[in-house]
Amino acid sequence: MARDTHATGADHKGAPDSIDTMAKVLLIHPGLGRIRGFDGLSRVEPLGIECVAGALRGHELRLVDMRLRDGRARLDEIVADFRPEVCALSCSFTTSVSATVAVAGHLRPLLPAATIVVGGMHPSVCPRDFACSGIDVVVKGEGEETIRDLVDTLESGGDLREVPGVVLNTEEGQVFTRRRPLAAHLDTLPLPRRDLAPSQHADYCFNFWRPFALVETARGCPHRCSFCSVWRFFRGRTRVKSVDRVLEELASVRADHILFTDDNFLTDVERSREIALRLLDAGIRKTFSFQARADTLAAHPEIIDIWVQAGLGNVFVGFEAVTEEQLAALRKASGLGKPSRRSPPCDGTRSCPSPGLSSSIPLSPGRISPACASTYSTTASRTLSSACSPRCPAPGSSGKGARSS
Ligand code: B12
Ligand code: SF4
Repeated sequence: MARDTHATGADHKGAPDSIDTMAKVLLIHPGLGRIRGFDGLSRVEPLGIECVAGALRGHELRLVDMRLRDGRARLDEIVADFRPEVCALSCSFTTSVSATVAVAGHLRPLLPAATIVVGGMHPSVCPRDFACSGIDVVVKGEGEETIRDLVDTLESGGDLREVPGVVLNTEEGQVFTRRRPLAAHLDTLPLPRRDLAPSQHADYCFNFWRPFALVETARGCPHRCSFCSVWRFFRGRTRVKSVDRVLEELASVRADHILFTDDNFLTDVERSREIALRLLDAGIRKTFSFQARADTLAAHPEIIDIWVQAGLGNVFVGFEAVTEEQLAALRKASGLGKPSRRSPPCDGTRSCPSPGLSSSIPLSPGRISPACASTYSTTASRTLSSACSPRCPAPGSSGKGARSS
């Protein structure tokens, strides 16, 4: 069988051809196998497993996104035809846990000898949710270096207990291996393997934007909001890709509409300005969306003007509260727990002139408190679109009711 010689990421350090044999790896984004509900409106490319695939250069790969039409049937076809030795499932949303466990349970009898691995945001913070017979290994944290180490170790018959950053499901229970350090520099990570699902890319959309792609320019956030799991997932560190690397990735994406996956894209305002200016210089014309804090928008209205010129179409802002007291209670005020000395956060909505500003408003279930009602009415009246969801503490956060292991 021919070695996978696809050149994507070949020049990106960190994916050496260190193995002599190759494994057959099936990358799976679990789903119900039909497009339903929220997935009909927003269905973004499975960037997490595309990144994991990028790190598996030298192995034979297939990818199936089960959220798309006939997902279950396509999974079964590939399993029958390809007979993977490793199945790698991605589960970033807590709401996808049961679908992920069900897919693993479906695969187990079909592939009794295969190693079934799960990774993503939820398994990283709650590996116990995957302590089931269908799953062999849970990967904690960012996946690129761990999956390569894991698959190489499996291929060479080594001991998985020596692979840092994993949880092994054994008959005696879950065995945690030692912690893996975060990737030293994001520029060393291989490029995501977007080519593995070429025919599917037209299916990715965000509302009316289609085809739609994701680009990651940074990981982590310097803030410490109590309800948020991002800073814990990235161990309190913020790492960014160089502007050159970001431009390289952007130039390689064919979709016209792009969402930056960074949880706080304007963490370094100067860097984001440079990206916008370089896009303008390079003549890359696309529609961009990103997530930012209201206080940064309020403090830097000029950054929005530059980004509008570069193609900004949408900014997501989370409005968990609107008064300084409420924000301080959530540790969202700037200054790590101290009330902000800058403008009140809601001024961010006023100072955002032309692009659509979308707000995400978590509301406490049950009786709507006056604080919730004021958050809702203030943000809904000042933003183009607002999405409300019940406040539920993200696993891995320190929000009341959240859990992790
Ligand atoms: C794109 C995105 C969206 C999009 C698309 C959602 C969709 N359903 O398709 C939009 C904007 C619509 C959205 C909405 C929401 N989102 Co959102 N979203 C993201 C975002 C910003 C990017 C995801 C991404 O591609 N990341 C980049 C890739 C590279 O990272 P990754 O997937 O984590 O993969 C890495 C590792 O996890 C690991 N890995 C992943 N899979 C695998 C598999 C294997 C085998 C291995 C080894 C490793 C591995 O390796 C990868 C590379 O290092 C993340 C935040 C983030 N930074 O990830 C939040 C995030 C996923 N969203 C989150 C939330 C809470 C929401 C909302 C509920 C917000 C709200 N209140 O309305 C809604 C719900 C949407 C829904 N029901 O589907 C949370 C999920 C928390 C949780 N535990 O469930 C996240 C993590 C942000 C956060 N911490 O708050 N979201
Ligand atoms: S909610 Fe936003 S600003 Fe707060 S820690 Fe999370 S990503 Fe950072």
